[in-house]
Amino acid sequence: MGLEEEIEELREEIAETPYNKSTEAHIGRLKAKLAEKKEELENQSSAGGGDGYAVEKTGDATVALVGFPSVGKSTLLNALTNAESETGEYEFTTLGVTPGMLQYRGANVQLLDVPGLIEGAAEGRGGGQAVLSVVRTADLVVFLLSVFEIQQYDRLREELWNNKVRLDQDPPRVTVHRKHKDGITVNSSVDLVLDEETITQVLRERGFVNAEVTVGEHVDIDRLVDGVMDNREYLPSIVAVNKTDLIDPDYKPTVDEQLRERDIDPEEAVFISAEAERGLDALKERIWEELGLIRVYMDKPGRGVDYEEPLILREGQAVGDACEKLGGPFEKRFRFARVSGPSAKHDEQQVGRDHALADEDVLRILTTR
Ligand SMILES: Nc1nc2c(ncn2[C@@H]2O[C@H](COP(=O)(O)OP(=O)(O)OP(=O)(O)O)[C@@H](O)[C@H]2O)c(=O)[nH]1
Ligand SMILES: [Mg+2]
Repeated sequence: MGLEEEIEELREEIAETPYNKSTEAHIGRLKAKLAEKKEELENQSSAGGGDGYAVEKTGDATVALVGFPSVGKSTLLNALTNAESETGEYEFTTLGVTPGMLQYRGANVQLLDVPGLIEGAAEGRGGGQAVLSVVRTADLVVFLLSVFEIQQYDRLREELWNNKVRLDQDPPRVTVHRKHKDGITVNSSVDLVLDEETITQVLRERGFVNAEVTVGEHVDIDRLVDGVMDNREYLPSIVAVNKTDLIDPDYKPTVDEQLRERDIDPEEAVFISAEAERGLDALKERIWEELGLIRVYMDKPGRGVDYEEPLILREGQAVGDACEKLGGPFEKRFRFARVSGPSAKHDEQQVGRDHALADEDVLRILTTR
């Protein structure tokens, strides 16, 4: 039996097995096995092909623009960035990944126009695998949907899921330490939903014989498998609905309903027209928020505060991270810093490396000679 058939059989068996306490461990084992087989298949099919879609990551963050053919990805990229991506009335106008740079609030955000996802892409058909792997390197996924084809969202998410991208969730709190003896032991800081037997089976299937697994949340089988496989990417996502110039206002409630059916709050989706360049400011704002970027204005001795080119960091990053990004003497000869603005208790507050910065702080770093 070939790998693809084995995978198909596992899928069927999982679908046909009712889920309850007595079958849980069995399903856990099947799902772990399925994950392993998919991995094997992938390694086989990627062995020969090169990665034609490798795109160098540059800028402060990278955003993958994902959508079916002809939804307007290239049109949007061209409207938001300096890139010139070919657009067309026919599908698959863009076949490679086209990068462009969006300048917003002093940050350089790399946008990747990821060509129309292809049926079965995650299984490696039509070079789809290589295309999808680009998404894994991004910091944010923007789903671009045509206002008339909201249902495409389901397929897009599914393809990304199959390509080991987990959207809008934190990594599972599961850690596994290999040991030399004593079999598999399960530690937990919460009341487990899964039986220990299920957890043990999943680990065995993954090839562990002696190991200590620590579970820090109420994982289900899928999240347990993800945690054990350890090669999933966890990314936030947003939805942009394009071609809104083509609808009458009375069609909007229909679109909202279709979004709600997919757990997308219509208030959270961004309605745009890439062609008429409408809604683009709102989209940039959402991208900025979701990336969690912050601007830090550096106060440079003798030159004053630079409001033109802020240092771009992430929410939660501290003075030490700023020093690291600046490099050189700031990193090596850091003495202390002075912060004014949202994160400071008062102007010119003296702080150390651990002080967490906020958007629009003004920062002066003092170094030793
Ligand atoms: N009316 C309208 N047409 C649009 C809009 N955005 C894109 N289009 C048109 O839709 C067609 C497809 O646009 P593209 O930007 O090439 O789409 P794409 O997603 O890059 O397509 P592929 O490269 O084939 O995957 C073109 O004819 C665009 O002019 C929009 O907001 N409104
Ligand atoms: Mg295109």
